[in-house]
Amino acid sequence: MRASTLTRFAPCLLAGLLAAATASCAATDSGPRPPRSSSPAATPATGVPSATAARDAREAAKARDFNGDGYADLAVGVREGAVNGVPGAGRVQVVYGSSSGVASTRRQVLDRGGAAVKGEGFGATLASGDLDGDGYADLAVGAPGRGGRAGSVTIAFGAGPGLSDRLVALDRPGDTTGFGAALAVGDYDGDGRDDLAVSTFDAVWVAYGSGGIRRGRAGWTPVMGNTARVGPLASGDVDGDGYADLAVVYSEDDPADEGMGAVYRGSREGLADRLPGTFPGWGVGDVAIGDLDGDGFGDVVAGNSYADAEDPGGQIYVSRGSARGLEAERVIWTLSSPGMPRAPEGTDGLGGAVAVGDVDGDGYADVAVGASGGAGAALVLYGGGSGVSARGARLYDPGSAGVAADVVQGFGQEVALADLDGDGRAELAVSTRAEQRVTVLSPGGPETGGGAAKGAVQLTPARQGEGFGHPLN
Ligand SMILES: [Ca+2]
Ligand SMILES: [Ca+2]
Ligand SMILES: [Ca+2]
Ligand SMILES: [Ca+2]
Repeated sequence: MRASTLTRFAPCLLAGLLAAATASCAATDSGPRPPRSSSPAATPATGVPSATAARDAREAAKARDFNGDGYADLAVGVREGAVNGVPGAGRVQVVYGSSSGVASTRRQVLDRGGAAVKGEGFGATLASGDLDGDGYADLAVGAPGRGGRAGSVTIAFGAGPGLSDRLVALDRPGDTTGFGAALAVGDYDGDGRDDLAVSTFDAVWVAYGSGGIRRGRAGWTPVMGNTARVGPLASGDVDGDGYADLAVVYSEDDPADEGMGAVYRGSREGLADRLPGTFPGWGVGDVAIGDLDGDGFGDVVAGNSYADAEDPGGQIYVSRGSARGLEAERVIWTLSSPGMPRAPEGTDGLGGAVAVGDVDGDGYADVAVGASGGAGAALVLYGGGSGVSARGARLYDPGSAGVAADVVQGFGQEVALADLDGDGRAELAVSTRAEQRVTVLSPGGPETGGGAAKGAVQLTPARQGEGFGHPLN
């Protein structure tokens, strides 16, 4: 799909399919959509994606397609990287998708050049979507810094040749601490332009997409303030009304308190009140939203790599969306849940990273999750008519054929799902804590079995620097 053929206000038939803090789509404001069938009998376990699923996959790709060629692209954060000898300034490496996937040799490096500041951590957070409504996805880059810095958010705008090297720093909503600590992009007001949600240490703000953003004028509106601490953010359509909603993890009174997760409802006026229902927030380090059961309502996936309910090793929580908000009942997955593939001895930290996307092209969003304790692993759990299940689940670890044999520690630190080769099935990108490496795999469907990583591509930094692949978008 070329940019010139993109319909700027194209309806997003399944906004909830789109994933995570990084994905979004151009939803219409034409009102409620009929929920999709949730009948298990309608679950296509295998086979050729339906026309609808293919369209959904294209919409998902669009939110990451910086050069408008129809292939999703991948941004790799190097938050600790030195720039012009300035330590910890941080940079972002971008690789572009194509019919044969990412080309590891074609890479672009974004940094703040002469404006780089020691320790600001440019690239510590990333999110993408079409903020100026020109049909090309743009990349938002957070530089929250450490130790009470003000922080900043910078935009690289998409265009035919790729992301522009001329970065635009956004204004800030007054005095901030750690501005850019978390980012999410979604069309919260349904006007066809994506909107940008940004957290500080203790508040959340939103900039509704507009022409002004190209000049750095964000026009910030407060979403949440005066809380003790804000954690990860994610966008997706939880209540199925066609407006993206914003999930926020936060602690109310004390940064060390239990924490909770809430969803702010998108509307014609933008982010409004909270939807009914919450999800667990304690220990949750990553959140994603996608329609795992194909009912038209986005489901919230929250990862808690510290959880040790039955056994150490972390957990992910799945809370289903509905027209009435989040359902109270939730499903908890651990490394020892029935049917889960067996992880290598010593693996833990499940849920330190989560991502949602359609890996097998069946129209049901699937879940990727990192478990980077020990040697580490990355898992794929497939969605279906009755939600995500362990059936056919995949586990990749450094011992899997073609993955990363020389990685000894921390595989699965970050995960991302993006359709980099445009075949309607998302690729899985996995970074590792100990090595300067991002591995890109094509898991395909659950029916093909096995754990071999056919055609894995290894991405390496253009320049040496610490923390390559932390984060991924
Ligand atoms: Ca592209
Ligand atoms: Ca908008
Ligand atoms: Ca909504
Ligand atoms: Ca699927």
